Amino acid sequence: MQKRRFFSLSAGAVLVALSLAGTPALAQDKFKIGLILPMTGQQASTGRQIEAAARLYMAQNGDTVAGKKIELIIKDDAATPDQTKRLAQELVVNEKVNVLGGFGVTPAALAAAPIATQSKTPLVVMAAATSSITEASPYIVRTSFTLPQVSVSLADWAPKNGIKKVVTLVSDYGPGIDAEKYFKDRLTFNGGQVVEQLRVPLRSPDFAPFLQKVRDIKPDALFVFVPSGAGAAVMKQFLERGLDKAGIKLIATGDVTDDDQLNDMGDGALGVVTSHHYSAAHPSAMNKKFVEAFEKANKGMRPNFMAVGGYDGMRVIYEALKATKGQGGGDALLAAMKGQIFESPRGKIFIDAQTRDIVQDVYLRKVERKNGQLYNVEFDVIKDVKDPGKAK
Ligand code: VNL
Repeated sequence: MQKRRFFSLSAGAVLVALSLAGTPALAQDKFKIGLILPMTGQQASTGRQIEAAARLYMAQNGDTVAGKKIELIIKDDAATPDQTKRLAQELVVNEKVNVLGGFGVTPAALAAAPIATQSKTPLVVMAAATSSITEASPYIVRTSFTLPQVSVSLADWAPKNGIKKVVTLVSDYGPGIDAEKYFKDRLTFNGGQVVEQLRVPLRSPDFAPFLQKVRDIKPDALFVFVPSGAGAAVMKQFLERGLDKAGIKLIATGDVTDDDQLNDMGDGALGVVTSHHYSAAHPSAMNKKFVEAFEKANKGMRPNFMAVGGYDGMRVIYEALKATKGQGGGDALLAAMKGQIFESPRGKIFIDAQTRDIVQDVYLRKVERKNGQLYNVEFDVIKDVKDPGKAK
């Protein structure tokens, strides 16, 4: 009896002490993840997919890790690097986030890189995919992919399948330049030929004049990279200009037959061959569960490769927090992110400790109708592909 009374008194005392200590004590029990994403503007679908994936990961894995309450803060940079930089600064200085993440486009990731370095804050790139991004700061870890990584496999496949003469068409910035170069080098090595290289502006692109030019050249195939969200416009104009009827094949990185838009592209998309690291139709048990849960939580929205980058990025952060038992500062968290290896909805992935970049399987896929819906159906796999851009 006496003992019990003693305990209840001291519990009360602890409560008083806690409330006197106020917010600093509470702040220490928090772990803040600041995601900078394009929630508005031309790349808004990428922000929407990654936010949904991050929230799903938290719903499935809880919001308390190693004794810390996870707080997710989402900021909209509209894919504008000036805003990305300002928001990264705000998140680090005012919010005191433990980790930065997101980054829908390459210029945004590059704008935030110096802030990660100066503040020793790990920065998880969940979308942007220019090879060189990881070299912009030793605090950057990537869970998306790189354009060289997915482009070379298509350049291996093409000449074996009757495609020798190719025109390339890419968005005129980092990932497009990477796709153009690595596709061309590998195709040339394999005895094929890139006969023309076309670059379209990233902002409000008009593909029509470029596609007319391709029609006149009449190559075996047109190879395309445009960022997530722009693929449907390319597909529509490719068909409207009758390039398919002229006997020109469309081949692309999976950004073009994006799962976010594919189902609305119509039968004209059937048969298009692409290479990429993720398809919603990936036939693993884990992916089936992921797609089902994602669609259920988001009014039927199908997850695309951006969602998977966000989902796995959250996992990398959660596991780093667990490994450091909630005690880690930026450097310890970063060290715990390097070398992580696990099964993702896309297949097995690995964060290379040397490059901090992702090593993953790359798939060749063909658009097919399955259960009435259009999907990228995988028909071949190249295992454990490192970013060829790091081989220098
Ligand atoms: C980037 C690369 C953006 C691939 C993408 O979609 C994409 C980038 C917004 O690095 O900017 O599909």
